[in-house]
Amino acid sequence: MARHLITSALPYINGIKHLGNMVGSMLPADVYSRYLRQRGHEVLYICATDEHGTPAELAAKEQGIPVDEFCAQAHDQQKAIYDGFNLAFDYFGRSSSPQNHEITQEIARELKANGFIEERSIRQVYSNADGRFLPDRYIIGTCPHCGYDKARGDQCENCTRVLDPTDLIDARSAISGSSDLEIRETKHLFLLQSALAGEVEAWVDERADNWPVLASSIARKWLTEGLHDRAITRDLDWGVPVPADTWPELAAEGKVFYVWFDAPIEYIGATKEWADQDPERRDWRSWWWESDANVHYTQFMGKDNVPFHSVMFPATLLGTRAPWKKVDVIKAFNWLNYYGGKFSTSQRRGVFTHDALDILPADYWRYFMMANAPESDDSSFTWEHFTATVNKDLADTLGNFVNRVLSFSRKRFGDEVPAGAEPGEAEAKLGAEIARLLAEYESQMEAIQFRKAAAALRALWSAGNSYLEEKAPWLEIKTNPEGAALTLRTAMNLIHLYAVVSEPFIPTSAKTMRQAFSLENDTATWVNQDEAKSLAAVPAGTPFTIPPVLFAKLTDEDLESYKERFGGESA
Ligand code: B3M
Ligand code: ZN
Repeated sequence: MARHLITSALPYINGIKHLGNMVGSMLPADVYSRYLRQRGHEVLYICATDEHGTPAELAAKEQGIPVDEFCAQAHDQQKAIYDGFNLAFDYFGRSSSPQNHEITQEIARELKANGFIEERSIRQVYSNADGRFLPDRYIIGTCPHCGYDKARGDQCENCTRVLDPTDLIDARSAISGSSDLEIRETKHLFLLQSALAGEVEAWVDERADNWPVLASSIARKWLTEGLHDRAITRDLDWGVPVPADTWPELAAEGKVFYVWFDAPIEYIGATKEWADQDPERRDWRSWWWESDANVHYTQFMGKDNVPFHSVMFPATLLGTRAPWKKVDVIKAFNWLNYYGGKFSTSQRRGVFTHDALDILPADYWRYFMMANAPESDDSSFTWEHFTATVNKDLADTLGNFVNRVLSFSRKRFGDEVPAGAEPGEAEAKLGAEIARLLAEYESQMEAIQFRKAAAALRALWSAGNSYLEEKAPWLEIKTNPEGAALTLRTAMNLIHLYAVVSEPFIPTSAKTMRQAFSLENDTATWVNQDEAKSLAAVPAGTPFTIPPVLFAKLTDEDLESYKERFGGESA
């Protein structure tokens, strides 16, 4: 069995995420992790909040609290929501941890020793009133192209033109509003990516063919545009400080590493945070040291994050000349839109994770999002589509099957799985079909194709309904009670099989289904082909209970109320 290291892009600390964010990172990583665990692999699923950078600083300032306090609170708030979605991280860390500081500094020292980091002077805007250098986006002024008076130093939001802060008319600080700005010369560290370009290219060539196509195409496109040297430090208070033993002058000036330099290193940092909680038994280096060749590393992320993960982070690790484990497979996602327009945090457009849990349990969202994951293309969230999917797939096809079979059996045969009659032709045909669909489901999961995997899962659920319609135990019972018992027993075995194989998508409902049967030593361990064919894991005589309705059907009134609350209109 392989050891699987899995990470999802780190949610930025500032603000609660929307569903579009979750469907492209943490949720698919969780579904994949759960699947691999059930198949008996050793899995380590690591995530964390990405806490450094100016947006965190400014948000803290707005709330009038110190930035470390702001981050601690925001971390707990996000973690609670992810628990609500049943994201089974092995560890959910924080990029501001001492572990990340230590490893980020270690990596920077190694890069310097190998000649891949250099100090360079650049000219930057300094605000006398704020007593600090301002990043481009914190300088605002009037756009020289369209006259918009709140254009940012990096780009005008109104006409989308890319700007340089010196282009702005009446430039002022976004922090204090002061226009007492000047250009000052200042030193920063540059990562010499151009010197690593050839190596990175060879590295990408070696493995990107095995990646789902979205990630590999973005990586290749990025490489053809060329790898440029880039500044990896900033003038901020909040971040991983430049180590004083290596760059005393910059350290004295209070420079910290750029957030995109330390954020991916936090995948390693969070693994150490995890190990430090139980150092006797957990060995973080065994997951991150390439000499331990049997680790298979998969990353999940939205498409905008692919350049950082496919090119820049590998360049950083390659430049250390140390055997850091690098990613084996990158799985990327397109955008989930809201009624064809963008989900927007600033305009509060779309569905945010805490609101989603406020109206319905996590499984409804998990299933819908993965069954409609924006894999080959952007996909669009609408309440009409959501309610129709929940009703059809979850309430009718799965939930109703479970309830119908168990209720009818109890009414006719009591509280135990009924005995009687040997499996016949219909059961053999069903078993073969289930085994085939299960194999299809497994191969889609292994290819990390969630829409197709969800379609196979849905087909498994449907096969049970077809069997039930065909055998019609409610008629059979009148002429052939033994035969009806066989049908119900087989259907109950399907329920148990569904409980096991649906777990990655809908863990709570799956557990409820599994626990309907009082089986000894029952676990969610995966079903093999023979078990799928014979459908006999739950023997006659097994006591069972009828779980409460698994999925409530959503009504027209529900639909209207969601649209009213969240705004169900095109942008
Ligand atoms: N925090 C994603 C974002 O905020 C970014 C991912 C970091 S992954 C190392 O857009
Ligand atoms: Zn403009």
